[in-house]
This record gives sequence, C-alpha cells and structure tokens, in this order.
Amino acid sequence: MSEMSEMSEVITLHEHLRELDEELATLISRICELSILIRRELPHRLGKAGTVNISGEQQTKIDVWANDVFIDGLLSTGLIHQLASEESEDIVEYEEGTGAFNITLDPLDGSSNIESNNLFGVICGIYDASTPLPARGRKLKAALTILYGPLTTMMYTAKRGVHEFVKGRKHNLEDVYYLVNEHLQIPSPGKVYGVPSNREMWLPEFRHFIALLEREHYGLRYGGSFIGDTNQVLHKGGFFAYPAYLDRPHGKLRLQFECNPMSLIVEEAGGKSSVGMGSVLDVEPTSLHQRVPLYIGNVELIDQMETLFAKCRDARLYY
Ligand code: AHM
Ligand code: MG
Repeated sequence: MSEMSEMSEVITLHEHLRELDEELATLISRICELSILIRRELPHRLGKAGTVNISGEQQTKIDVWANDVFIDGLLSTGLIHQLASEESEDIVEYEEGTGAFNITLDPLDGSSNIESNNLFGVICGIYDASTPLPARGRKLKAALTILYGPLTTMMYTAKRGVHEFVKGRKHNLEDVYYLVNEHLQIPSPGKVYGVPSNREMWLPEFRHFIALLEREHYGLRYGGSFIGDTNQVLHKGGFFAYPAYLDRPHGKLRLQFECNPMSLIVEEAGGKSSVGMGSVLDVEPTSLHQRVPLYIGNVELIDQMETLFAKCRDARLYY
C-alpha cells in the first residue's frame, strides 16, 4: 500500500455505505466487523469439529464457531427477521414484526481449504423482511462476499454496481476496509476458467464447451474456493462452473447460500449466471439447502454455453 493511499483521500467502506439506507449500511458494516473478529481467531481454532452439517459435510471447529458468532452478532443488531445459514438446518426467526432484513449466510465457504492455507471466505445475501426465505435470487436487495486470502477483501452490491474493498493493516487504516475498485466490471474477452475435476462424470456438452475454451487459450485456474475462483473471473474475465454431473445432476453449490448472492455480484459486474438454461437468479427455490448447477462468467461465454446446452435433448433435466 502506498503512503498516498494511507492519506485522507482513501474512501472507507463506512463512507461508501453512506449511499445506502442507514439500516442496510449498518448491517453490512456489522458483517464486516464480525468477519474481522473471525479472521483473527483462525490460527487458534484449527482442526475438525467431528460433526457434519445438514448437507452431510464435515465441519471444522472454526465453521461451528464462526456460525455462532455470526448468528449472535447479527441477531443482536435488531435488524434481522429471518436468518438462514448453510451450517444450520433451520431458519432462525426473530420475533414477528421486528427486523428489516432476511439474510442468508455461508459463514466460511471453502473451509476445507483452511488445512492447506488456501482461499475461503464469507458469502451473504440480504433480502427485505417481506421476502420469506428461501427466496428467488432476483429478490435480493444486496449481496456481499469476504475473501480471506493474502489480503482480506470485501465485495458488495446493493444493485448499483459492485464495489471492492481491502482491509488495511496499519496506521489509520488498521482493520478498516477501504475502496480499491468502484463499479467493478468483468473484463472482456476473458482469460481464465475454473471447473472442478471428475471429468468422466461431466455431461458431454459441458466437456465440449470446456474444450472450446481450451482451444481459445483460456487458462485453467481452480482453487476449490468459490469466492476465490469467482474473484479471478471478476478480475480477469472468463468462466467458472460447479456443473451438473452425470451422477450428481444438481452439482454441489447451494442456491440460497452460495449461488444466489454470487450470481447477483457477477450479473451486477456485467456478467451472466446460469443453471444450464436461464439465470440462477430466476430459479424458484424448493428447499432451503437445495443445490443447483452453477455457471458464471462473461455474457458471451454463458450465451455460447447455453446455446450448446439447448441443443441437447435433456437440457431441462439439469436442474
Ligand atoms: P463448502 O460450503 O462446504 O465449503 O463447499 C463449497 C466449496 C466451494 O467454495 C467450492 O467451489 C467447492 O466447495 C469446491 O468443491 P470441490 O472440493 O468438489 O472442488
Ligand atoms: Mg459453502
């Protein structure tokens, strides 16, 4: 960080949020404060919890602790009506008539990456309290991600573009998020693609689409972190998918907790999201922890992929 950027001309998250209504700004600030607290605890809460979450996945100690910290820390604001977390089976509902927002939370997405010191973070979706959970992504009021990497960065959209902040570490910016990218737009043409393994279980048309990307010299970048992998697409342009598999037609990622908030960010950054045919944001939810295949990236790539998928007779079965 240059000395210049430590000076008064930097725009802090707090200042940037003044554009939003006060309650939404307070909620976003609170999520960021809690994430700083959680990040500080990481080295001291390593290891497996010995429990599994509702999706049958092993929880780490920090998964369980971070979930509790977020739930307590957010409910105490008085701003929450319903809170749903990827780590909790049911929706936590606050007293009727209180709280302006419903919120979906993935408190530590990609936490299996902690052991090897790779990327992971937080994904949040924010709805008006009048939109009961589970909800269609199109109804989101705001979405944000926090990426715990060599830098801690935060991205939010309140449907007026995507803005990225980095957490400072010294002087007057210690633990302060400040603006590094306003109105972030996915560059086009893109350069990278990220997809998980198990190629023999890919659908033939997906395999075909990836072969096209490789032929066009897109470089493979996959780190097993939805936030990290999407962040590369947001910065370098390209494509990311956690696709439908022959033996796992709904893929892995959860509509409410992961796919909807991230798809809003990607679409607000000028990109596109898809479940194979149509935007992720238009999927009518059937259950809180439902999974959907997810494809995101530059508009032209998603359009090209959907055209290819549409030629397949069973395309509608993907989700
Ligand atoms: P999690 O919510 O249990 O951490 O799982 C989601 C993560 C994503 O961040 C990432 O895209 C995916 O799992 C990686 O899965 P895989 O290990 O199959 O590549
Ligand atoms: Mg997750």
